[in-house]
Amino acid sequence: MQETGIKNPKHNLSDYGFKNLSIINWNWSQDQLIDQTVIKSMGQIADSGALTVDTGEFTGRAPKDKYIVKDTVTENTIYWGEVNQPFEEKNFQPLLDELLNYFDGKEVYVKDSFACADPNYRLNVRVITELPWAAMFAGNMFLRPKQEELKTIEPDWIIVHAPTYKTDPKKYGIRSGNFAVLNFTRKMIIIGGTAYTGEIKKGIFTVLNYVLPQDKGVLAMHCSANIGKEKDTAIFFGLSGTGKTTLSADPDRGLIGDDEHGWSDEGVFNFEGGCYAKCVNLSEEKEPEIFRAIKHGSLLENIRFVPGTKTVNYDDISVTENTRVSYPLDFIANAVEPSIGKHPENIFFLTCDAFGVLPPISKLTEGQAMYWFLSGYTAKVAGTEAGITEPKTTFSTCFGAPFFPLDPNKYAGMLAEKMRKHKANVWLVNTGWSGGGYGVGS
Ligand code: OXD
Ligand code: MN
Repeated sequence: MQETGIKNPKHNLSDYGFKNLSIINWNWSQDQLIDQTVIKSMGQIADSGALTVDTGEFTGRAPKDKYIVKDTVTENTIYWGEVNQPFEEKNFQPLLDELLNYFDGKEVYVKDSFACADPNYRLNVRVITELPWAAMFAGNMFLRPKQEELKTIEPDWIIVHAPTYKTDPKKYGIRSGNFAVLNFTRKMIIIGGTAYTGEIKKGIFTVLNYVLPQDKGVLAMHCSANIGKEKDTAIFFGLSGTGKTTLSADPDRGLIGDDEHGWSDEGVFNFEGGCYAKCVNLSEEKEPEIFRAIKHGSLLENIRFVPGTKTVNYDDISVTENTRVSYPLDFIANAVEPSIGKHPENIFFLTCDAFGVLPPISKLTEGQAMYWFLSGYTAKVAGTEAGITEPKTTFSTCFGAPFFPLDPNKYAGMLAEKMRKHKANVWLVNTGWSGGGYGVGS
């Protein structure tokens, strides 16, 4: 077995049960991972300099194949149901063993990074994956330790990522051969059978959404955030595809983050170190900040080139409507560093109304705000989840039901208290259809 790269010398992957790995590549730089992806013919470089890959069978999250191990820690704390599905404790080690066996003789990439821009809440994450570009995704999306820190880093959570391995679902009473299983006791996420990178980021989001409200009194939110010249913070709640990333990359405001934030007694902080933007119909005119962030160091997923060129055709959605790009936050020109802001003055609920009934913008009272937050009326847009091919009306509590493992009332109660205390305005914005529903209005 050969090891390359930088690591904490105290750590060995055999500690997690890996046995006969051929090569372990520890904490390669983003450039090394890009080169390796191209060398292994897993990706190509677009003329913008960005790396492009195909994620294969899965081009969106598979929420129905996400599970949480039910044990003494989670039994009475998780809000079990359709979203938070239990996985039997006794099955966890056998499934992990299958993955570990699968890795026998393979080359792996390890990426150490962390979540939470506020150091008080920092969570160290170690991703162990068979794909160089999945390690690169982790490097784009989580916060990047300094070279020196890599020699001492202690991971809090481990993700074992085997996208090409499928299990026999019958053995574990699960729906399908692909899976993402979270184990809060072992602090481990195991992902198999899907290479859709969003599973990695949403796995850690789910972890933080469990830990921060319960243990640290921090409200975890599926929202973007930015900051004005007067240092006023605005946050934008919404399901994927309702405008969080677009509205947060406002040329007149500083970007804090596009998707996952915490609201503590000190203010708002980003969980992530990068953005994960949708690319469908992207143009420099409409979204200049995002368009210009697509360069060397960005990772494009499931796009197609203009035939005969290496120029991306963002209108080509022949693979999926959920074409994506991940890039580090500082690829957006006016991103603030660290990604932290004061208590929000304005809170926007972005709702994609597929019926075209809601007015473009409404100001909500506190009671109305709570009603909307808990009901979460919006639409899923095509592609982000497997099987969704056109806007589908949904009630996604907290504007992100698939990622919130606790009782929604916990998050709603914390939001109400913070809104009241900091006198935030709440606005409901219809970023869906007006003047008629999907297919009729605009
Ligand atoms: C995302 C999502 O991709 O919310 O961020 O699905
Ligand atoms: Mn999201």
